[in-house]
Amino acid sequence: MAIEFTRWPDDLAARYREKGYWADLALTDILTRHAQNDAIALTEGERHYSYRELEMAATRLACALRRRGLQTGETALVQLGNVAELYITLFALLKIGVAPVNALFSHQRTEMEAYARQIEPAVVIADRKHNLFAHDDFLDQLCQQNPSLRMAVLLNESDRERSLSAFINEPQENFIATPSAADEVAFFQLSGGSTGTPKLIPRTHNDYYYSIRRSVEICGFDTATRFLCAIPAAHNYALSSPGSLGVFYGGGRVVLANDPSATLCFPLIERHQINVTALVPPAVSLWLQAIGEWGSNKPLESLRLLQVGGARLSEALAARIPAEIGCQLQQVFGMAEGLVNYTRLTDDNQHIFQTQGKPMCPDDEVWVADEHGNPLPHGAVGRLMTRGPYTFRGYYRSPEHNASAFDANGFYCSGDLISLAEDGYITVQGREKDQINRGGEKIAAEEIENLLLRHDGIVHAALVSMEDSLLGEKSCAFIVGLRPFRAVEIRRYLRELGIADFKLPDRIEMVESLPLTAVGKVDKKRLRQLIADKQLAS
Ligand code: AMP
Ligand code: DBH
Repeated sequence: MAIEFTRWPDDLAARYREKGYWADLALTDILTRHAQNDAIALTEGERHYSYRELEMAATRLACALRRRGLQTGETALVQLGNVAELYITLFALLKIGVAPVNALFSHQRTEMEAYARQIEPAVVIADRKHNLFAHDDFLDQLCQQNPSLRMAVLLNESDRERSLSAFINEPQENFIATPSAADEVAFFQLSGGSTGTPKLIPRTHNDYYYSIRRSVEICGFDTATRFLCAIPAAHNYALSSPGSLGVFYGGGRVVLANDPSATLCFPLIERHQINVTALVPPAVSLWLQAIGEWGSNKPLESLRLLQVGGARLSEALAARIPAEIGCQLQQVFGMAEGLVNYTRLTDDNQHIFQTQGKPMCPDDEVWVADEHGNPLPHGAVGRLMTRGPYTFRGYYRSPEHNASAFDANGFYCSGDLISLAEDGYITVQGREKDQINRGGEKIAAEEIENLLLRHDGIVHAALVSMEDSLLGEKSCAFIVGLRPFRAVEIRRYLRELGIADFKLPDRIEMVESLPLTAVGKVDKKRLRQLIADKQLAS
């Protein structure tokens, strides 16, 4: 049984095929096309995998999972960090037509439960090194809450019956891959979100594979590419823009790092002669600071291209990259929902420093809408509206939200405020969605507000962004309580509910009441101003 999702209309689907965007190949092709290649595909610490080894490991795991009864059309909840097993697991599941959600390693109980509720997974694949899975309590609870769940497979597990490493090492038998059809769901991508529960994005083989191939083309990835993946590897940016899957497609090498700190990454770059990496803006600031302190950019000599995306990059910071790091900058403005924009390698400095690039596909339709949904002229600031061969047509099982996130013609409204120049280049000007972008990590205000309101001492709560010199934005919770709360108490409460650390409010403000707009909604603009004034004063 195929997984349900909102399909592209037939006329567009036909057009995307005709133009060759949809190649009717499964994502498993990314590895099988290199199955005889003995070049190193992946390095994690002291572990190295050739393409041949990576492909064989994925096949062995696919066999092991199928042997235990996993079936095409089922789903998997996966949480692995920046480890080789993330890719082995992804390809293994794709080979047997099981669609995973790849949760981020920073995710905690609340996020994992929300994903499980939505996809009703048959299997959980996770890491004992994650606090949630260090003991069986959470696993047991997941099993109780999700009758669909039949199996847990764990990394760093001593019980061979459910050890991911043991599964990967089980001998292979005759295996014929049964990926889902190319125009069906391959896996679910995670939305940064703006709603109470984190939303899932069905991605098909056809649409995702196109976005990878086209990214590889634009960024010039090939067998000489040595890509350092130091941001969360499961994130859409790190996976597909062109990311690790782009590197694999092109036959280059991925080197994994656990975090983007300069102390970890600089030696890796030097040792592995890394020539391209992808960062979020705060990491760029820290790298520049580190270069300043070390008095040299020598460890980064091999670096040719630095991609920066996920959050707004200031022009000042952008200009420092070629000057101080000594490599080219590429801005990437993307979203797990689809549309990805790149500045091109041949662009002039003005475009590279001042814009967030242009859509990668000639058939990406992008226009700017005013608040009534009418098109605005070039240069005007308004809502980003888009559809195209790799932009989804609906969140998974979210009919109400989809009704407002898309217009009548299937254009997705990302919630970003942009201006579009005559030459097609986009500048991100702001945001309309109720989200905080904390240095590339997205926080849906409503999700945190709902959790705060579950506290019986809290009457009203509103989460807004406040400016931060390193992260761009941090979060501030305004709270109306039955009694005063200390910030540590609120944070402890949220941590105990279980949410990713980056979603914990950076600042808590107790107030008598929340300001309202004329129509009676919480006036977040006013709250943002209030906290800005306070920050200025302190
Ligand atoms: P997500 O929903 O988590 O995939 O995040 C996508 C969102 O991240 C976009 O809609 C933008 O709000 C933001 N974003 C991504 N890249 C950039 C960028 N280069 N500049 C500004 N905002 C960005
Ligand atoms: O922020 C993002 O989600 C993002 C940024 C750059 C993304 O999904 C991408 C490139 O593909």
